[in-house]
Amino acid sequence: MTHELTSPADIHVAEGLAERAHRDPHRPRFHFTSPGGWLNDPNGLTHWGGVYHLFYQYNPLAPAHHRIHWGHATSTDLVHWTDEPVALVPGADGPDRDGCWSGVLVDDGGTPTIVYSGRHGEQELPCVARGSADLRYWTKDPANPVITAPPEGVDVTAFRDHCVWRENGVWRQLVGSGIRGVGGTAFLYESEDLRSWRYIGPLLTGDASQNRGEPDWSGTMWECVDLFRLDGTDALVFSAWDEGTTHHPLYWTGRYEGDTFTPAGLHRLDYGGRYFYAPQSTRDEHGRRIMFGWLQEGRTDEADAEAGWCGVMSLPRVVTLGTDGRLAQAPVPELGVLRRDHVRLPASPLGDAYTRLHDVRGDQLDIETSLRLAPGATARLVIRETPDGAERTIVEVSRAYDGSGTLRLHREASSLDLTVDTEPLYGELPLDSEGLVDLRVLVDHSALEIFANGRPLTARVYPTRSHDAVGVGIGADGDVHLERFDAWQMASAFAEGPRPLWP
Ligand code: DQQ
Repeated sequence: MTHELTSPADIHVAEGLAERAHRDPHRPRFHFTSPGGWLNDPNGLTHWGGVYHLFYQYNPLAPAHHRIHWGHATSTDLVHWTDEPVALVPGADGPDRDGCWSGVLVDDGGTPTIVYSGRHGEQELPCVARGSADLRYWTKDPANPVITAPPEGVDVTAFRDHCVWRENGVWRQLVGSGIRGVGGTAFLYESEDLRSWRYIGPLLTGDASQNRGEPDWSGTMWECVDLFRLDGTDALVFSAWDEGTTHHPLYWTGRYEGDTFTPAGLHRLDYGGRYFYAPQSTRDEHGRRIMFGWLQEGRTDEADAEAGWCGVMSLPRVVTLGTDGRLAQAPVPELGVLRRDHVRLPASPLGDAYTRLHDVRGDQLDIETSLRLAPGATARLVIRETPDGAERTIVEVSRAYDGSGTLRLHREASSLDLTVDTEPLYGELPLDSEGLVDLRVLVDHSALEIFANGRPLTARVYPTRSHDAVGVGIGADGDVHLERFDAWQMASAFAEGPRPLWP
């Protein structure tokens, strides 16, 4: 069995972090966070016997990426989460002594089985652990690592993270990697028993010389590869990585057949880049493709240390195939149970004006609006605004005269704190000939998730005047018609007070 964190000294440290964390005004209340300490990638996502299991990269002992464990939480509704015992702890020795890095969970003939990256020194290698029937306790395979080295003769930039599935009676696995001087890649393997693996070859390799430095640069390594099929189109999701320069999620659409993936297009998965990183998805028992990503922090390491926690899990998203052949994303409808105090505005033209909405204010909000934009028009939804406007965050949608659209998040005035990230973020907004934009904005303290015509932009904001940076307003330049506007307060998904650690 994995040993839990039971030393009194460790528990004291972790409880101290949880105590500090709950007092932080920037801590989200309906997004999943760890009880305290560090959280990064979602791992081992599964819907098992009616229960959603969310595992995650976790350091319970400091808000820093060090000696990563697998945290674990369960939910029956994707909204309320119960903390479970830590699932994987780095070994005292062995291939994961420096961390249990990202991986997935599969059903091996009824036995829940985790395939993860064990870290030792600067190297990660594939490892396996088998779970108890309730997925709470995990036993590492004595044969770990189950693959002892990256493919022979290939100069790799890294070798970690896993996508594992069953096909034609055998297991198949992708391991994220990169070929030095060429680009990111995913190596394909095959196995009968999840323990002994045959190397097949690279499923697909990117070209790192293309679009270097652009938001769709495919990087020198692909982290957290995730392959799935939606309505006959295959998607290969990965997090484009380059040492110290690049962290953003992308996906290929195309066709997976035999041992190769024939790409049709490469696209940005979320315009927030590193604020929706290392996503992983699973097909739930209702047949939906559910995806989570990691919202990194945009404040300094010192501020994270002070806060006692860092890292937010995105809201669970349903991913579908849009009519344009791209992925479309939306928060799961289950989140509706948190909605309170509905405010509806009448349909009206917006005019060249800015209106503060006195009935809609707060730092836990869900706003759904539809806007019709004439060519050359821009609409703005302002959130987290102080009464004097000194701090404000602006969600902007615009339609150019050539019919193209842009979604932008202006964070330049989000915070008077000069140490936090306030770079604007933006991406392409698909528009029909009517210029209609369905915009959904979820505000949860420092966490923002924006969906415009199915395209997401995820980010963090840290207003210094958190108590009065709660204003909401709407405005436009040019001809914009407000077709619909509904807003709700969002209740917290967690009880007040510090989260008790593991049971
Ligand atoms: N995070 C994990 C790695 C993965 C990276 C380590 C992505 O397995 O490549 O915590 O954020």
